[in-house]
Amino acid sequence: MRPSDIRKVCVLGAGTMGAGIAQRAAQSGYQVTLRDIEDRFVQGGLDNIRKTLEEGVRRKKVTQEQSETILGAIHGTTDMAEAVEGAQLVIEAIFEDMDIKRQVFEELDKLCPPETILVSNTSSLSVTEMAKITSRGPNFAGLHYFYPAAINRLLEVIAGDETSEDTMDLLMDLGRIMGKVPIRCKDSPGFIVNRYFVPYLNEACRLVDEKVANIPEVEAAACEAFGIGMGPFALMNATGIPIAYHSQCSLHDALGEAYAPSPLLKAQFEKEEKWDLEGDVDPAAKEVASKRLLGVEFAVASQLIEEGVCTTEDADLGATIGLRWANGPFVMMNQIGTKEARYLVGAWIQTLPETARFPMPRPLEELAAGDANWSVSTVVTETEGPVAILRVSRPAALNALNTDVLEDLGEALEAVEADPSLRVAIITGEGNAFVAGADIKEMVTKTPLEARAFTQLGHRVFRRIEEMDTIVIAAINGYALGGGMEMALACDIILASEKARVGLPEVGLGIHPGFGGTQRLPRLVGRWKAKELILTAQQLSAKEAKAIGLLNEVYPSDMLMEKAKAMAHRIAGMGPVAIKLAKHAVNRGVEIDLDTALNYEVESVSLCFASEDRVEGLQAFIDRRKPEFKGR
Ligand code: DAK
Repeated sequence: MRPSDIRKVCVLGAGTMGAGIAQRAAQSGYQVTLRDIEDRFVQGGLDNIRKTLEEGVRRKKVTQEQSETILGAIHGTTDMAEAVEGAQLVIEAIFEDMDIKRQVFEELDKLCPPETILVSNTSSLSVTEMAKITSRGPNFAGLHYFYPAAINRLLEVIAGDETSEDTMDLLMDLGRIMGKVPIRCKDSPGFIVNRYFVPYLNEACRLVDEKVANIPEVEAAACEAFGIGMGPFALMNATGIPIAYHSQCSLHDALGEAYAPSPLLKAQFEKEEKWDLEGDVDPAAKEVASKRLLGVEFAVASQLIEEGVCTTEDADLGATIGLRWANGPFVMMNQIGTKEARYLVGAWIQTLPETARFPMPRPLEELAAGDANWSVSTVVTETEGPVAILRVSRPAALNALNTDVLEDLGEALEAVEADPSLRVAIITGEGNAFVAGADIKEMVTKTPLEARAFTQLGHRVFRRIEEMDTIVIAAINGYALGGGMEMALACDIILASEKARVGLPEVGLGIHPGFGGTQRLPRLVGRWKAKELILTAQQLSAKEAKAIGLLNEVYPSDMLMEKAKAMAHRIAGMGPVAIKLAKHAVNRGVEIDLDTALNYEVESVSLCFASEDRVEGLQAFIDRRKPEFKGR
């Protein structure tokens, strides 16, 4: 199944999470049924959605018309058969009770055709175990939404033991279409975020319980160490101490003594009182608290990698997108050095009772021994046969290009180029933006010499896009501003979603485009139009950009990646020698006079004739068969 095959989504459970998920799905253009066991629950869910949308209209986040369209797309019912009829995806969002879930999945398995994908929005139960209730292991997965589900952008996509890669890829794509930042993980206690976030809350309580620090000291330590505005106790007051306690108990049951709930957390849960946040802060106690919080964080994050639960990148996205931390645990470990991180983890393990201690996670041990860093790239590469998808992944900053991103992109392109099986690369952005420009926060302190080096780095990377043999397609999924648009201009083909906005807004910041915009744009749209766009800093919609020849094609946002992949596979099916020579011939030709360019073409096409691919391609036509190109 492809993302565009999904038209109707059924959400089971009209509580807070179910209603939020239904709203998000309807907002993304799907037909939705919201089902609960009693009419009053269904009406309650629909009322909540209506209220949220009214608030959205009041705050000008959605128009009245959009709000009505969203509500019109959601149909409430108590009838299970009616709810799932025609749905390609069913999302279960009922109580965290395995027995109730068992009944529901048994019923669903009978009612839904085998190709329907069933997912559970569980936060603590085993996806593998739930999948076993049904006869569709490969088409069963977990989708863990975070509160509030309609707004929070993080989505954990959980693979049970039998979940197929196709189902996982589909759900990752679907998450993106629904405006989420999806992170992929194995079925494991606490999945990604709760696995390291809940022990951080618990550690805060241990610190106070052991009188290492008082509550305000721990709050201050956490805010400073993790770059957040609200520490663990204030957060527990806001979201509920019972959730923290029960979640820690689940981790304890599944993972053992190192995850035992703090007696203070248990006592506070039983007292049913909020934490008192008042008190003085002693800097020395704050310092110790900070080290302990970092220690537990780094220990658990390293365990996630040791156990193969997720990638470092996805673990960090969980923190920056889901928890709004300034950085994720792996970037933090790299910043302070893995040797120091190992020391903090070791020191934290020593604070556990002797029977609860565990060995230093091996990946951290090895990195620290070699004084090496975790590999955490801001450009994530996936491959689909001969097609590579390079996703700029810094969604908390709308994928703005800082030095790290440019270097990571350079390395990702180099790796693609070095792999002869890859013929086409698609560059796109994680989250709502393609790339919202060069990183303004990094540029603000640059000296002229540093700015020069930064510009040259951008030039080198974008030039590589033009000069590499691999064909590069830009799939603009949102904002492509400044450096983002300049990156797209270096690509061979530019596709965009209807949501895309492109422009070169630099002059409004007192600078001018520095990653090739002043040079590539006039070559593309002519100097008058280029000057108009650069000097007015005007942003264009995708349709407007297409009208002036700035991009190749515009697609509905749920179709963009499918179309980009289809085009990439089509190109990858052509003669490999021919496509790379054709790319270079076009790129060179537009820079030089026609006679020289035609001479270039003579030499280039003669080279094609020296290839085995030419023999195969022409002969296959005569034999009326599909050519089998070898790329030589
Ligand atoms: N740089 C750094 N952070 C950015 C960013 C950028 N270009 N664009 C967005 N962000 C961050 C925001 O600061 C915010 O971070 P937090 O406050 O949450 O920490 C987060 O992304 C979300 O952004 P917003 O809250 O602003 O999101 P909205 O949806 O409200 O607005 C927007 C989206 C795209 C309209 C807005 O973010 C915006 O106007 N962004 C700036 C767009 C822009 O001006 N782009 C051009 C950048 S200048 C050179 C080399 C290169 C260049 C020039 C010279 N040499 C070294 C000389 C190229 C220059 C550029 O590209």
